Amino acid sequence: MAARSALDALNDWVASVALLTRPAAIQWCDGSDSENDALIAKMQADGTLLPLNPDTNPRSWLHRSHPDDVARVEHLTFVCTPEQDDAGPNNHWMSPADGHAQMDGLFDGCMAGRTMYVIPYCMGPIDSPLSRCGVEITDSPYVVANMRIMTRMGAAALARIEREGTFVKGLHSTGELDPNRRYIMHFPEELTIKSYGSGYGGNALLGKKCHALRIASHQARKEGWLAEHMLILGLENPQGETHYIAAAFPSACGKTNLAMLIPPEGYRRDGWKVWTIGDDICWMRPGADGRLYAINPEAGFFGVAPGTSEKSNPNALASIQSDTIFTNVGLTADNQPWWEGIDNGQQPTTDWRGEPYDPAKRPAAHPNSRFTVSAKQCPSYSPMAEDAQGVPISAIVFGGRRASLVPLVFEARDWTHGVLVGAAMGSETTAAATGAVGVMRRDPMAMKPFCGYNFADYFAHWLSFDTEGAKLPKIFHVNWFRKGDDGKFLWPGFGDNLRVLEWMIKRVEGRADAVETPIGQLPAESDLNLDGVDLSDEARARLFGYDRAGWQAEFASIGDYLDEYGPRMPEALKSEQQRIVTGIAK
Ligand code: OXD
Ligand code: MN
Repeated sequence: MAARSALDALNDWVASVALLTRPAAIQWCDGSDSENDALIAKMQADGTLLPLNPDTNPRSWLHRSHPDDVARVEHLTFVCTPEQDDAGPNNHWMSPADGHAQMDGLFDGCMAGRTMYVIPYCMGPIDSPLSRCGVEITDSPYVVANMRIMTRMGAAALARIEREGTFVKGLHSTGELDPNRRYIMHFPEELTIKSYGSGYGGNALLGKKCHALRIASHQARKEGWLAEHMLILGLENPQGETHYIAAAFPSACGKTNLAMLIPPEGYRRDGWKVWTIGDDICWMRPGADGRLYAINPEAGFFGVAPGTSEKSNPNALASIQSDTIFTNVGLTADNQPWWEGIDNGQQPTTDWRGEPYDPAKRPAAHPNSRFTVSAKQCPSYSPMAEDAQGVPISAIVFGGRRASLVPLVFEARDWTHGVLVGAAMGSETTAAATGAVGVMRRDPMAMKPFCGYNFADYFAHWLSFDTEGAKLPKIFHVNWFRKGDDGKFLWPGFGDNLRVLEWMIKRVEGRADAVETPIGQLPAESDLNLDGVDLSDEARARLFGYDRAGWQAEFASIGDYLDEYGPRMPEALKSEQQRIVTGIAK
């Protein structure tokens, strides 16, 4: 009964969308190779995809987006709840009625002459109880090709929708790609997304940010789980034991690099290994044993290309040798993809807009240029990423891009403190979203652009996991981006971040020391394995130091931030902030 009605509901919705958008044809996507081949051929023929050098980059393509459509548009992204307060000060809001009216006006007749694609997809392993399904309707074949990489798309997802009787509805059109006619709207109560006027991944691949974070965070709150902007990795020690770590960093702050980390030489020799489960999104919920179990709802990586090199992320580079869609990168004379920081001895001749490369004019690759690739192509991809039950999380890490004040790592003393550490996260903005870059803003749990409801309620939801019998992960904060007086990074980062992860896991196992401070437990320099790392005195002082006056100012600002949410902000978080203010003042 439920099964039939789910398909009926889907058919009715597809028919009503077709009536509104008036496409020339409707294509139901099954996710097959032949369907993908036909779409690729069509996009090659009309110039949407340019084939790359088949010898160096087999079955790989370059897509150039409209130059005004290269990043997420937070100022045009809305959460439409009946009450404005339910969306919270952290979201732009419109009433559902106004939101639908606005979007339906834009969608009216917008697919005339185009094909409308219907994409059933599953976020997460197809047989996992933690997974959730959706259907995206789009007029963009580029979106179909990307969704095929990023989700479990097609027949199996449709069968699960039929079984479960529920799915998230996502309607997307590239429209005219006019920034003045561009909106990304979410209707959490209706499990519905409407996105118009952009072909950029974060705005158009609706399974990703729109479903797996904004709508899922709302579903998660109702159903008792967490939908987070986090990578998941497995850290295997020389004894063959693996601890899983989930880490939240804002966009373009190194989640992909950390998820695919290759340990420094000495660690590799000793048998340390990092396994990749996911690089962007983590869904987790308590298991029967009280631990949090996590899945990566995605099936691929939509990674930032600039800065990716053999040195920074060899696993990413190995992943994208074939069967990859590149968006807005530059090209070499022989049609190989190129970006700033690739460091492979090649030179670009064509920039991301298809013009002759001129460094005085613009970089070869857009700073937010991307690669889309199946996770299965990653050498460090963990077999556990396909596990239906998910992986047990030992540690949660929060981190931002902070040039000053924030030390390399500290540990929260308990769950409530950890939630405050996440809620207080600050970071400098990056090119992943339209707007100024390098501006410090509060980005709680790296979810500022992605939480589908009021942050005050979100923090209360996080706090609610601290129940009797819960075996919650330890919570840490890291800062890989601390700078010295000369403006250079003080910590080498990349593979050396493993030294910090090792300390965390030893803390989890009760095998490492730390120094108690009002902001949490910091390692002393001697608590970390720094063999072979060359750190200046300035670096050592700043990476492991506690700056009392600086933290006093920071906590005053955190207090102001919490107050912006008014009485909805959980008292527990406010008193936690007060506890630390008092500790700093002593
Ligand atoms: C992303 C983002 O693309 O966070 O993952 O912008
Ligand atoms: Mn992201």
